[in-house]
Amino acid sequence: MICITNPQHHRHAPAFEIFRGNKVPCHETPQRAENIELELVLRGHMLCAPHIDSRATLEQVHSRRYLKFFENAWQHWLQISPAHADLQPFPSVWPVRSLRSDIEPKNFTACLGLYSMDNGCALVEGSWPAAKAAADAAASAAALLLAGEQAVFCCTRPPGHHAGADFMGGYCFLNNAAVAAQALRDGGLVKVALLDVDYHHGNGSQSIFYQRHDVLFVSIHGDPLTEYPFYLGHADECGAGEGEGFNLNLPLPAGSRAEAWFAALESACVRISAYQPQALVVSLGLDTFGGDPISTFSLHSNDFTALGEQLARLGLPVIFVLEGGYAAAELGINAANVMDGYERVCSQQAAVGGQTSASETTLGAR
Ligand code: SP5
Ligand code: ZN
Repeated sequence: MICITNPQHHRHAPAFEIFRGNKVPCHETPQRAENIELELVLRGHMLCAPHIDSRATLEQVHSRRYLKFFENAWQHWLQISPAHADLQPFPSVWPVRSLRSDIEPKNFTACLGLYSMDNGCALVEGSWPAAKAAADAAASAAALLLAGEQAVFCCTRPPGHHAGADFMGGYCFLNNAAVAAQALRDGGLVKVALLDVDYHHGNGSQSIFYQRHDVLFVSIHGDPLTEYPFYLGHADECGAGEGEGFNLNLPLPAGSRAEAWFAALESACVRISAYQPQALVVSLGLDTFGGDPISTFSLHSNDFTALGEQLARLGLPVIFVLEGGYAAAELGINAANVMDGYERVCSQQAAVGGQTSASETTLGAR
């Protein structure tokens, strides 16, 4: 499978995040992507760099003022004091209910709160170039799919699915999966499905597409009553306006095991098939793994092979976009298992004489 790496990702390497009032080492580390790239190469997959500038697509999924803020954030932080070069800014004030978010304050920390859902996005000098290159990878994957590629994996970090149109959060700055889906739409596909299998609900992706019927959003995740991001991801969120009926949340109780998870995956696949999309974007969080340090599901490494196999049975071209997954040592194996499971079923399908491949029946027939 073609795997698009992010040559800038290592520039986003915050020293710490805040957990229960303490500075703790970041879970979302450069080592994650390095381990995945290593395993993919070992298994014979082809790595390549992004070749598409995502700017135009980013402006369709994020607000101009948010992009402008994030792109210039480090420079503004340094303007307050040169001593800030060695410090990580965090928000400390937020425009919650009854406060105004239409006026952008001139104070940097006030802006950071305006454009943040939590204090979960440690920001460093290289955060923008790293996040922008990850979005470029997603846009590049869309271009490859539109050119007839069956499946592409994006080794995107920082991740993206918690980032909404005008806010960052949960280690996410730019919504890479939304960029992939939007780029497929702009490239001429009429219907795209976005399946989010990260342990945490993809609140940013849901909110970006909530009023739209051209991108179906389906998510399997820990119940937000007890699990991050807490304030979105309930089963009664079905879409609004033109998007009504095009959002499906499948929350599972914390501690759920593989059997319950795969039953939810089956429901997700039934809904996706009924939608008859021309392509699928998968927000591939690997934090459903039993060994994940911040999550509570208990998938095993071979379950990720089964996930790839099940997704291949949808018969759709797929862009896999890496999201979370913090058991860094096993991350490469788990990611590569998804790819190998997907490819094995695809080649079995191709071997069944005379059957047209998914890319021929969907993209190629346009
Ligand atoms: C992309 C992604 O997976 N983002 C996840 C962000 C989660 N941030 C809040 C984590 C709180 C976890 N608390 C777990 C305590 C375990 N000791
Ligand atoms: Zn997650």
